[in-house]
Amino acid sequence: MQIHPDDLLLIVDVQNDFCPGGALAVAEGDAVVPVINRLSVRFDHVVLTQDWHPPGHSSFATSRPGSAPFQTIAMPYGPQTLWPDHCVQGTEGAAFHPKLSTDRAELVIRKGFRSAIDSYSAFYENDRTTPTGLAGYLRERGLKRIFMAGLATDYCVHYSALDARRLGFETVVVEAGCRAIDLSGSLAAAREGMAAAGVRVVNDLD
Ligand code: VGL
Ligand code: ZN
Repeated sequence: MQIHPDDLLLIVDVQNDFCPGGALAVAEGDAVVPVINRLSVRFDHVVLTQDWHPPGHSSFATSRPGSAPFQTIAMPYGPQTLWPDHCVQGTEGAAFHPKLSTDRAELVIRKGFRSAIDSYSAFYENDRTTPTGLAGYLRERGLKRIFMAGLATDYCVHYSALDARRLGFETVVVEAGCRAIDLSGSLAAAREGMAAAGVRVVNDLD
C-alpha cells in the first residue's frame, strides 16, 4: 500500500503497563515496538495515544470492593470490564515503552483521565459521546486516512478503528504492529467487527 503525505500513523497505548512485566501486560506487547518504529519513519504525521488514569479510576477492580479484574460490570453508559490498576498518571507504568520512537509525534492524546468513565477509543470515551478532540484535530489538519497500530488489538485499537470509520476516516489496521489481550474471544470478535465496519486489516505494509 502506497503511503501518502497526508496519511497519519496513530500509535495506540504503547506503554509499559501493557508490555511484559506491566500491570496489564499483553502477551508479546513489546514486540510491537520495533515494528512501529519501522512504520513511523514512513509517515509525515504521527500521533500517539496514552492511557492516563487517575488513581482509583472507576475501571479499576480495586475501586469496587468484592469485584475482581476482568469481571464485567454495569456502568451508567453500559457494560464495562474491570481491569487491574494500570497506566496511573505520572507512573512508570503509564510511560511509553522506553524503546518507542516518540520524537516525530506531533500530538499525544491522553484518554481515560475522567474518573467516572473509561476510554478505549482515541476518539470517544466509553460513553461513545464524550470526544477526545482527535477528530477535530485531524479534520482541521486535512488528514483523512489513518493507519493504526499498538495495544491492544481487541480493545483500544479496535474501538479507535470503529470510531474512525464512524467519523468517515479511511482506516487501516496494521496487525504486525498490534498485540491482543484476547479475553474470551475478544480478538476474533474485534476482527469481525472491524471487517464489518469497513476497516482494512493488513498484516504489514510493504
Ligand atoms: C486498554 C484496557 C484498559 C488498551 C486500556 O489500551 O487496550 N485496555 N485500558
Ligand atoms: Zn485503561
